[in-house]
Amino acid sequence: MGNKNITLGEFIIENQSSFKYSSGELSKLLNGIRLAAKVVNHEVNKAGLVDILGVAGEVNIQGEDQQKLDVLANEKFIQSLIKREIVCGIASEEEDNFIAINSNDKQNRNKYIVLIDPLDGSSNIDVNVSVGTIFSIYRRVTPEGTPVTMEDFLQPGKNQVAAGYIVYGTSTMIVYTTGDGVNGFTLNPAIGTFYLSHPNMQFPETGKIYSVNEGNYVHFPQGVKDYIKYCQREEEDRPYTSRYIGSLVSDFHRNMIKGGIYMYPKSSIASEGKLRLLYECNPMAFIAEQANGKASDGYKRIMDIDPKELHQRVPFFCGSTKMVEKAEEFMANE
Ligand code: P6P
Repeated sequence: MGNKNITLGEFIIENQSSFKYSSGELSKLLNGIRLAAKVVNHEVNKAGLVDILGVAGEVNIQGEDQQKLDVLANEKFIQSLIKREIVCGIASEEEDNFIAINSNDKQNRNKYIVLIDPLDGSSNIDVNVSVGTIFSIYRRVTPEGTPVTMEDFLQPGKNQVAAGYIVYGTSTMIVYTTGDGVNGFTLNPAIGTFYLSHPNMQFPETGKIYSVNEGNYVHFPQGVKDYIKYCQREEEDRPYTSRYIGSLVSDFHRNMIKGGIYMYPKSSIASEGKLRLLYECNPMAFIAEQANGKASDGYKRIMDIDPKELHQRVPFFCGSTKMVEKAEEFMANE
């Protein structure tokens, strides 16, 4: 695992031998994400200056077209990945369809596809609340050198080779896994370098924090209502604390450090919940399981779900194993 003070770049090199596929390309891919994260972090951190710098659709003081930050983040991550010529396809929350890269180039021997939510929770930017980027990496399943197809993107989460998030919070962190545990790196903005700050991150087996938008309570299934009341009852180790930032990456990150459960259930107003399977739930589920946590749709493992479409939504229960199992108990007894 190396010492705590190593940089993300050194860590990637030090650990690429443990990655079961051709590691050089994955290292280049992760370095591409690292660079884009720094660029987006710079833009997110000055978002509060829009009155000076101009809002989306205006021309800012540098005479540049000011973009919505999620559009800008989407462009920066896509550009950074394409430039490195190691991905053959990209899907993004900001793009209706997937992007096939060098699809007519017989030399395109690239093996990896990336699915990304470039700026999750972007509505929080206007109120200076943390936001995040989420990414999910697979190997293509169609023949190398041919254009990627939807089949390459509609893989179950258990096929992921890597996943991670960037949280643009009080500090900016990259947290990711390549299937060999979860490690967190904190950006030193003074020198633009990420340092290993949270080696081998693990969800506590249980916790006392539950994260859900209780404004939707009346619309939840009875099992969810019963679990929320269970969290609030004064008995045993309860009542738990309710913490909901409205930014998945931030709620997940806090719960992984302190112990807790995040829920975005289905409801009478959102029949499949709100979160997207491919570029929100699957990557967060991979990280959760690699950190000894759990992720389900209330009934079955998120990473076993066979996707049907690129932007499909699923209900999401994720965090400390014992808390997710208890929530599933209530769902089963519904
Ligand atoms: P609501 C942000 O839009 C997001 O996708 C997650 O980051 C967050 O947890 C959730 O939606 C918040 O949704 O409906 O509670 O405002």
